[in-house]
Amino acid sequence: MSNAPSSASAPVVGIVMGSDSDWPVMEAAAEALDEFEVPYEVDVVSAHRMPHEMIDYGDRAAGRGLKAVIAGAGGAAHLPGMLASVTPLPVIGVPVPLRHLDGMDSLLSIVQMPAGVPVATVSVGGARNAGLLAVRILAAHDEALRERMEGFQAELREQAQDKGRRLRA
Ligand code: RP5
Repeated sequence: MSNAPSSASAPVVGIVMGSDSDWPVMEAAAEALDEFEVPYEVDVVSAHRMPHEMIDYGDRAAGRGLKAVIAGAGGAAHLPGMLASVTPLPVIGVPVPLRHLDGMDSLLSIVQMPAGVPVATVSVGGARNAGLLAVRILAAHDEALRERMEGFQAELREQAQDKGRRLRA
């Protein structure tokens, strides 16, 4: 993948996906992390085509210093759930829409986890929110990052208020 982590610091978020064909969707997660200068890594870790590597990634993620994993996949999208089954880290699942079924297959594959193995599932194609959720998870223990998130939320509020003002004018 062409993007490198935005900073030279060690990655604290892992962005993984089942195939490089998921990247056009998953890129938005990386962009959100870039906006907050959160260092991340990106890789393809297919649950079905490279299951042993996938388990190894989940096994080692916390020990390597990652604090959260964003996992995207399409179709029979088992990657986020399988990673959540082996890592204690929070896993954010991104249902990637494919040509058929409009991503409903991906969504249901990711969201219907058994009790005890949570995956924080975002909307179909919602990789930007996955990135922002990872920022919020990190911000819970990082005051500077929390303040940046509050600034971001204030901007969202102003943008929405502007829209109302324009309509009322
Ligand atoms: C899934 O199969 C991947 O996450 C991707 O969404 C889908 C298609 O993969 P490719 O055939 O494009 O490699 O496992």
